[in-house]
Order: sequence, then C-alpha cells, then structure tokens
Amino acid sequence: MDKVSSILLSLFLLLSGCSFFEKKDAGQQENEAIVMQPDVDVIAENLSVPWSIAKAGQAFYISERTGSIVKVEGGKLERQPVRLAKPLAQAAEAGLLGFVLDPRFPPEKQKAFAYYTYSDESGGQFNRVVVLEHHGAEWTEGEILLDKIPSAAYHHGGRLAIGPDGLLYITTGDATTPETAQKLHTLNGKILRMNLDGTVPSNNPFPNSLVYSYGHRNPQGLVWIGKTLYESEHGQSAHDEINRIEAGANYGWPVIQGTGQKARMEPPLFQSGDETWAPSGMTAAGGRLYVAALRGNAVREFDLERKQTGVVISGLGRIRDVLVDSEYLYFVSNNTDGRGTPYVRDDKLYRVRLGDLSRE
Ligand SMILES: [Ca+2]
Repeated sequence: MDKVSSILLSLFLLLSGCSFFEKKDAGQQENEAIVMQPDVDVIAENLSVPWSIAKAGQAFYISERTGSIVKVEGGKLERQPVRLAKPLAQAAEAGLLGFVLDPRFPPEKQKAFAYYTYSDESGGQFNRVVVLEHHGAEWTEGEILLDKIPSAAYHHGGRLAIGPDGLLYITTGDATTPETAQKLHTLNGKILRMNLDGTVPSNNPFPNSLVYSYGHRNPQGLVWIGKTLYESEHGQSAHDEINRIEAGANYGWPVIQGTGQKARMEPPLFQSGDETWAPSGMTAAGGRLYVAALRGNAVREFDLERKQTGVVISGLGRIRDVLVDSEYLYFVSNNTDGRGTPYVRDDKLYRVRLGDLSRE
C-alpha cells in the first residue's frame, strides 16, 4: 500500500468510528473484523458457539452450544461447566441451546431453565427442558420439566423465554418432519407454554396441552412488546418469517409459506422472500424488533409501525442472539459454529448504543 492510500485508510477507519482493527495472530484466520458502523464495543471474546444471552444485574450468562455457561462480569470471563444427565448430541445445530434465569431466585441462589439436545443409550436423539441449579462455579441438571421432544439432523428450535405472564415459553422445530408441525398431539413445530414447574397452565389454548401455537418450521426467537408476543423462524429456501403470535393460532408450515394464504392460517408480519436471513434470537426497544441473523450476517431491525426492515449491524459475521438492556443492544456472533469463518478471538459478545443505530 502506498503512503497516500495508507493515510486515507487510516483516516477512513478513524472517521467511520472503527472501534477495533485487529492484527492477525499466528494460525488464525485471514479475516479481520472491520466495523464500519456505530461504535461497537467487545464485551467478551473467545466464546465457543454462544447461543443465548441472559443478564442479571451487571452479569451476563451466555449459553454455549458445546455445554457451558459463560459468566461475564466487570470484564472478567468465567466458563462454568454444565453437568447434564445425558450426553449432548453431536448433530449440526444441536447441543445446549436455550437458557433463561429463573426470575424467582436472587443472583446468589440462582436457578435457570435450559433446553438441550441429547443422545440416549439406544442411539435416539431428543430435546429436553430442564432446571439447572447453580453450585459454586458450575451448573447441574435438576428436575426435567419436559422430555423426549423428538429431534433429528436439523431443526431443533430451542429458544426459552419467560413471558410477561410469568410462564415459560419454548420453541420447538419440526425436526425435519414438516407435517408434524400441523399435528396438535406432537411437540414439534410449536411454541409451547408451561408453568415454571412444568405443568400445563389452566388457560392454555388447548386443554391439557402445552401447545401455545403451531405450524412453525424452526422457530428460534421470542420477544414481547407489552403483552404481544413476536417470534422469528427459519423458512425453507429463504422465506424466513417474523410472526405476531396469538394463542392457539396456526402459522401455516408446511401448508403455506412466504406470501401464501389459507383460511385459518396466520400469514407472517414480515417474510424474507428469496433472501435468507436465518433469524434466531430477538429483542425489542422503542416499538422495534431487533433480530439476530445467521446467514444474513447481521442484526436486522423491524419497524412494526412503518412495516419496514433493514440491517443495523453487519460486518461481524453470523449473529445468534440479541438482548436490549437499558440504552444498549447486546449481541453475540456465531462464527465458530462450523458454518462461518471465525475472526480473531471469535466468538464475541458485543455492545452498541441503541441511539447510534441506523438502518441501512
Ligand atoms: Ca408461517
């Protein structure tokens, strides 16, 4: 690079608010993360396939698909092993997925809920929802709240969230058997809702059933604005969806997708058409949804009022989960998941000021 280009590049990086520009380490990937957008801070690095971000006080708890919870507090990172009763499945996209802290417990006596994919003795593969108990610097599987959610090579679902009603919501994928999403007696292709002890809430839409909504393909994002639930799901060959969820409603998979319509099936609020977002975690602020996009390599914003969507963060690779807390948007990359190209010291937890975001 000649001197003028070099000066111009330096000036450009300075003006573009580039907060870090890393040198390659020996043996690391050629790629370097170059942030050309609002000041993005790195809160934690060297994460191993992070899946879910939880926060209590000033501490973050990040589930890693490989079977750990990483606690990040005051710039310190502690990897806490999770002692599970069954071996984690090795299938693509599988492992320790959803993780949400039990809001009934104070930080020093924490419990949590987790969703994980396991292999059983006969070679079968399932997902289960369990209580995790925190002892010292590790977590141990306690009560099993829901077991034997059928699993397959892909489409495990796996997001957990506590609703404004205080109940636990769970997303499950179709486990590559699409028609199961339309069957109310199966656990696949659903959003499920349970009491925190695993029992069926008396006001669930179908009697004695955990099913809250159905006709989903591979949902991995849940968030509420007020009492309204929004969900993200992976479509087939693009046609990814953002849905507004009503109790008992049918979201169409595999009967309709994209702009398809059918009586008694709910069309999405947004769908990606021929583009692939591969949406995962969701969060919300100011009447807008923020959605992690894997294949889309972005955080996307969805303006519900104007019915517009666009990218607010890009250039950091695959994004798995997002969390709004006070004036910040937090998000984790997912370049170590086998489908991306890791940057130096990936994966990372990032932070950006909500007020600094603008849609491309
Ligand atoms: Ca749908």
